[in-house]
Amino acid sequence: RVKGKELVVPICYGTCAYWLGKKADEYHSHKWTVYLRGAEHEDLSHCIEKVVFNLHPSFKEPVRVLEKPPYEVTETGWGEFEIGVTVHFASDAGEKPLELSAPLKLYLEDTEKGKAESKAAKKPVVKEKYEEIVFHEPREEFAKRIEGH
Ligand code: SLL
Repeated sequence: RVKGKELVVPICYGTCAYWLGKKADEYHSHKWTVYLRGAEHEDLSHCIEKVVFNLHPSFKEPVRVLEKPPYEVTETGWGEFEIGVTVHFASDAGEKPLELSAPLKLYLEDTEKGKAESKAAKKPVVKEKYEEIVFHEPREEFAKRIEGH
């Protein structure tokens, strides 16, 4: 490990949802995507082995494993819930998986008024977080590879 070194990898993750319109059925009223990517669209495949998205148990096969980019899942549904996002790093990093959580937002505000407004706006509802993954004293080979990309 490289003494005194910090390796910083900026990421963005979150959800983007839109209403499917009046004709959509009540259990599939919205289409949404949960994603994780490099903050400046950097390729994270050198750093990440896989990303596991844990959906609500009401979904078929709620555990979704993405082994290469884009790390994202698109679904249709009716309700908001907390999506677990587990980032597994490349094995040579020697790092534990990182547990993140992305709250799926379908509506701008969780009131009847807010719901009506979100539908009327005809704009996707985006809930994105920015995070810096910091590797303290990273392994040399891993750090070199990440910095090379
Ligand atoms: C709620 N805590 O009660 C939330 C749960 C679950 C949403 C929301 C399933 C869609 C499908 C779906 O949208 N679940 O069955 O394909 O509001």
